[in-house]
Amino acid sequence: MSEPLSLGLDLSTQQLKSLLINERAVVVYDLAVGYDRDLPQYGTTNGAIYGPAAGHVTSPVAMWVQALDLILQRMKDAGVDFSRIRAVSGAGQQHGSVYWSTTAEDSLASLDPSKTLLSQLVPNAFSIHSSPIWQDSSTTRECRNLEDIIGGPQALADLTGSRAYERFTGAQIKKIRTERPDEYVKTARISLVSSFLPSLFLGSIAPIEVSDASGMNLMDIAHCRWDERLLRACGGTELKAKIGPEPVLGGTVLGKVSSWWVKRWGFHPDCLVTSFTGDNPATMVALSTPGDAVLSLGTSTTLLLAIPPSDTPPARFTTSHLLAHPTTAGAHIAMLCYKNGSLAREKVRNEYASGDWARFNELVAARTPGNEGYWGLYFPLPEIIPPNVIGNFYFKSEDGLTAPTPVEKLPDRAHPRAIVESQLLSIRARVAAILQQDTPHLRRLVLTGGASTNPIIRQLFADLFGIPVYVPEDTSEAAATGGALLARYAWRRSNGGFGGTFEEMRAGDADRMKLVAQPDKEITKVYDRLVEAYTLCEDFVVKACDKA
Ligand code: ADP
Ligand code: XUL
Repeated sequence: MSEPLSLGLDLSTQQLKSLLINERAVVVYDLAVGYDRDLPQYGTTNGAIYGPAAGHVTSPVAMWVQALDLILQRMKDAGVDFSRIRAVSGAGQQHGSVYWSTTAEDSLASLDPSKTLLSQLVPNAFSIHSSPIWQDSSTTRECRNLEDIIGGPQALADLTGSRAYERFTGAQIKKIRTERPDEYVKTARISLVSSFLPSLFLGSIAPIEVSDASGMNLMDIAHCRWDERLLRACGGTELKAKIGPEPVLGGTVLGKVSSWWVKRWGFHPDCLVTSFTGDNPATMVALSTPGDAVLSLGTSTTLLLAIPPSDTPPARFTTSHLLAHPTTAGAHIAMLCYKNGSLAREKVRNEYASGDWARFNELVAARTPGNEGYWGLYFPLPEIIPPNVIGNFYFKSEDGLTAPTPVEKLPDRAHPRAIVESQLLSIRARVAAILQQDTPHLRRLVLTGGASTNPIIRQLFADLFGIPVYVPEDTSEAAATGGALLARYAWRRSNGGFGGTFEEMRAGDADRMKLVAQPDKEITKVYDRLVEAYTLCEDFVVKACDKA
């Protein structure tokens, strides 16, 4: 009962998750606080506030603070002995930013154990109360301006790993500085979601982590250092101080928990606080071994591929992201990210499948690959890939394969299969381009996130990619697991028990992956031929949205 535990938190779009693992990396506790369900007073939909203006998407920072107060209570109620926790780490939804006031450091350093975090930090510790999150798409002007300053999209991708994206934190800061100069001046420090949480544990503002820093358009990815030109372009000369020290690797020991944690919850005074990373990099460290592609089917859909260290720097594309790897200096992660993932599928489920996943699956299974020539592309939110397309678009091709032509609507029963096929084919159409020469040959596809529990979705991915699909055996919470593993790594190194790298530690753990779907090679051949028809539909959508 006194076995040390490592805590991983994941502050994601729709909920805060908490996972405790033991020394063998087995999950001992798994708890969550859902924002809409548990904290309805903030009025969020799926964890976010949409508007007031088009494209604005934020989450209340107070809600995140209160979610942490609440999850600690839930952990206590579940019988967690906090003194067993030896290290804390975690993950945050990428790109979201938190704006600390000039009094924040003092408040963090002098928390009163008789009071909650919420009552002590809100409102005074924050200069801005609505944090822009990754779903925001309101910064197109700032993006184009940033690319112009640096020499175009490819030049910015070469420097930072990505061309300018609306949700990336640099453009978000640039917009706040222009539109809300008073609040910007009153901002002493800016955190990412992943550096905000460890700050609460430390009692002082934590540095930003390298992999998550790669989602800001502010870091020189070749050297993992802030780039002065980018900082100035986004936030003036004052941004250097607001952004804090140079980025650190994931799982770096930042200090010990502040006395508030010890006195209020009974944490061990030596409990380590380590740097958290982004939810996607955390998913990678939890799941990826060489030869794996990881597909996270959370609110967003992200495809992740590890690129090992090499003498030749990896290629930079303007159509995908390159992130610094969180634990291996010199390694990288290639990433595709779609905004319309789970929520778009949920919308189709609600409209055409009585709000029930079992019914949705029946409707998908009742039709054959290619959906009898019916195509549907669904972008309820402005998409990232292809950029800024919005709306639903339907097509029909007579032989199922070629020359799809736009149609007004689809038969009701065609929608569930249409959305899953078009979402999958979009990934399939792009994967070859981001597979690097030095990326290991793909052996298996590892699925995670809320929709990875769906058997039909698992089978479709196996068929489409022509490789077997695996899921982790003990949890679908990969990002929180990655966080807990970073904590465990820090703890094992600091107590003298282990001197190796994170990857060496993982190599000693059992591979707890379960095979859940084998490809049907005949169906894979059908999908090979459907990529082109999908691409034609997508080209039509891009042109239609450009004109609009
Ligand atoms: P995040 O970490 O981004 O908050 P999750 O990984 O928790 O998201 O995934 C939440 C999503 O999972 C929900 O929006 C829901 O649509 C989806 N989901 C849950 N169960 C299923 C299922 N059986 N089939 C398809 N999607 C599902
Ligand atoms: C990645 C992205 C999302 C968020 C939320 O670039 O925007 O995947 O990390 O999960």
